[in-house]
Amino acid sequence: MKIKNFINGSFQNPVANEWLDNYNPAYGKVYGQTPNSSKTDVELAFQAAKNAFPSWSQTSVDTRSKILIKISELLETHLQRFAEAESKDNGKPLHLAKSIDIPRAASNFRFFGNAITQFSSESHESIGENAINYTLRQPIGVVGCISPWNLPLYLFTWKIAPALASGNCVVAKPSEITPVTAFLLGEICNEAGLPKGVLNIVHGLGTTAGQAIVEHPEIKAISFTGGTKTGAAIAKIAAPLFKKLSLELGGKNPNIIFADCDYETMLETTLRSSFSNQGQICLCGSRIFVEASIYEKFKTDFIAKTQQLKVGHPSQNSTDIGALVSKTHLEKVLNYIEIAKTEGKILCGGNQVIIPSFKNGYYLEPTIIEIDNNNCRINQEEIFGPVVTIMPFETENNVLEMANQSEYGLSATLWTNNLKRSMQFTQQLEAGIIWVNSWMLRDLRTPFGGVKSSGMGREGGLESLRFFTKTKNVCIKY
Ligand code: TXE
Repeated sequence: MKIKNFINGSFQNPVANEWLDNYNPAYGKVYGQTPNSSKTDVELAFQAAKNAFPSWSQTSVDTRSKILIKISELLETHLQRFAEAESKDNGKPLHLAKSIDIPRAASNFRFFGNAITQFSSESHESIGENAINYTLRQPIGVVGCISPWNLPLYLFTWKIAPALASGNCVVAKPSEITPVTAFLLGEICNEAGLPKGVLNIVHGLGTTAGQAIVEHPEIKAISFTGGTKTGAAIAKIAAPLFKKLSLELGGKNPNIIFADCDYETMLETTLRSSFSNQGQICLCGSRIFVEASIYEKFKTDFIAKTQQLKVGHPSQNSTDIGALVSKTHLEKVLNYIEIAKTEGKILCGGNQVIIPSFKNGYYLEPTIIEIDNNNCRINQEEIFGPVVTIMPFETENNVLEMANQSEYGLSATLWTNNLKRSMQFTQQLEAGIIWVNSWMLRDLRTPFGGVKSSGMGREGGLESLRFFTKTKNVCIKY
């Protein structure tokens, strides 16, 4: 399957005709080719976006809204095709792509297609001065969107939809590891009537195509999701160019469980927050802290439930854990499991899985590691696989301190029915998103993003529309 860049409404080969192999993680084999685009391809995409901007930025909000909602409807119509492509490209179970990834991509377009019709700004009357101020929030121009491989279309569209809704034109680059659904999106956009050049999709490596977007002097805002180190590299280039930056980076999220929680709901949700998408979600609760009084019970029950999870080919309905996204990533996670053997005790899992008919696939058992020190490497570094640590805690202060003892601060989960404790913990936990008695319960109007090494800026709702617009205050004296 040879995918192409989507520039100025048409599919094009990379100018230098250089290509990257694209792997199917379930089989561990090459199944396609992806453009290894260069600066030249990014420039072509930028020119198309620049030429489309005057007209798109003057297109009525109602028309933009209709086109974005049409894109969401077409994604829903082609749900099966997109879900199969996503599962094949990423290794996630097909049922997960069908229930989460693609529906959420459709929701992203629908949400911002609607939100833009409600987006307004303020005016301020300067009493006694015979003056009135009003605020304009205008599209920036050509913006860059760069997304990762873990939730490919879900995160790609989470950036693109608000950028388009607010009247910008986009140069977007999906991860080279999972490019297919972004490629398929191009056809949908044409069918929905998105004018050519408004959205341009350039495929390729981060350090070439990605970097060309970041350093382009006329691409004035960058919305990025990916690794913390990459985020820092991007910021180094973008900051002196005074670009607007939204960085959604890594996480090492605490899952804090008190004895007074709704135990069964906590256990079922903790299974999901530990291993969903093979643990390749920046919001996974990979550090599990359990109140001492229920620690042994939880340990027994959690191991039993985890051992029932089925590692299998992503296409099978019975599969809970599909393939990890790449051989490199599998080896990275296996390396952390080796480290874990010196830092804790592996209670369950820890082994690569060889499935007879797919023996080259990237499969790994869901793994639980018992530790006694929050500061060990496997509790401080983002592993980003189906690997969690568990340890008991005695007091509220003790667990709050351990939870915050991390360079990251993306999300946190708290299980308790004690209202006072919930209020105190949510005030003091260093995170951008906190779930109490739930996980991954998402309302797209809410601000999304982290603190510390988990990044800066917020996406979601009006936060996204404000990120993708520039603010101007006009004061008129009369
Ligand atoms: O991210 P990368 P990946 C974290 C997690 C994971 C790590 C790597 O720790 O292990 O990131 O994941 C492009 N200039 N998260 O490989 O490498 C790259 O091509 C411009 C958390 O996905 O950062 C891809 O399109 N672009 C995250 C995108 O950046 C560059 C979810 C992400 O690549 C670039 C996923 C550069 N110098 C991973 N280098 C979350 N918070 O949701 C790479 N890219």
